[in-house]
Amino acid sequence: MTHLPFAELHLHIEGTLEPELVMELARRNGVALPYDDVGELRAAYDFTDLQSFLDLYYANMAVLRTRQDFADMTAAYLARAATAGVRHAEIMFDPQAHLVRGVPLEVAVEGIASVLATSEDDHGVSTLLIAAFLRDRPEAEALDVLDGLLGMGAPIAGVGLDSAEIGHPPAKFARLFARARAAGLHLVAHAGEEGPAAYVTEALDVLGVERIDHGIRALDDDALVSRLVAEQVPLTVCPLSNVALRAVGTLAEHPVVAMLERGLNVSVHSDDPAYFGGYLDDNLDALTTAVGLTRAHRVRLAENSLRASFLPAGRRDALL
Ligand code: ES4
Ligand code: ZN
Repeated sequence: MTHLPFAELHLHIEGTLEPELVMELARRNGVALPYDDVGELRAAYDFTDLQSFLDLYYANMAVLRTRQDFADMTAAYLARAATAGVRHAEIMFDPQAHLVRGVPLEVAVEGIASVLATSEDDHGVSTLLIAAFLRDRPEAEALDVLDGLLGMGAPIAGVGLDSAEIGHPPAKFARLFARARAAGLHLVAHAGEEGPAAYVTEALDVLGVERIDHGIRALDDDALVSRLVAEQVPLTVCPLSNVALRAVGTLAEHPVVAMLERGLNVSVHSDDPAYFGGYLDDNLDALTTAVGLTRAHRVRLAENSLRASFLPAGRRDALL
């Protein structure tokens, strides 16, 4: 089957760690896990909200110790993404989640970046790397990590904001985003996933982000929806993630098609595909069954994803 060319804009590389690879890396590195086999690990993928997912997501990262581990995880993702029709990917990673475990910045950055460097030749997928900061940790720590990344010349194109949203409003990171902007980096932030519509407004007005990751709670505020339509703010929506974390009841109730039809600049992405039931193509296929996603909707989603990307105009227009 041929695919439309898509840009994957909302993907956490640590969220692509499939259970089989978790078990393999645990064996390779002698890391003890509380599961005897892949089946037992899979049984733990039963989430009730964002925090219940984050607990397992951070726990499984214990198996990532060496550059090779990060490289193997990244290579496995790119091979799978290529089969999903992804031709460009802007990939987030969580440097603090590794630093707090004693894994140096260089190990994570160099392991991931070494594979991204040849992704276009190896898989036909161009890539950019985004450093995401953990909003449930102090801004001072994030500022130190950003300085570390800039100091080592890490090949990052932008910064993002993720992890537990409620109680950690975007404004907590005003200085971080100002520093990233001054360094010439692109700016994105998760907002309106579990948190309120007001966090979407704050991410735009206080942080100055260019895209909102998720943003579905913006639908609670009609004035905000009108603004997002008028300004064509990209929203990177992740349907299988929203259902897995119970931000939306069922896929049949997912608002993504209604959002498209209201003129919002939405695109569909996979967030943490190893945890939420699939990759970009799996999200699109599930929507086709659940909400009657049409070929015209798919074309619009593909175009929106490329337009919302940070690709230089040359490759973007070649893919459009
Ligand atoms: C995440 Cl689904 C989601 N939300 C917030 N932060 C995250 N980090 C990884 N996946
Ligand atoms: Zn996310």
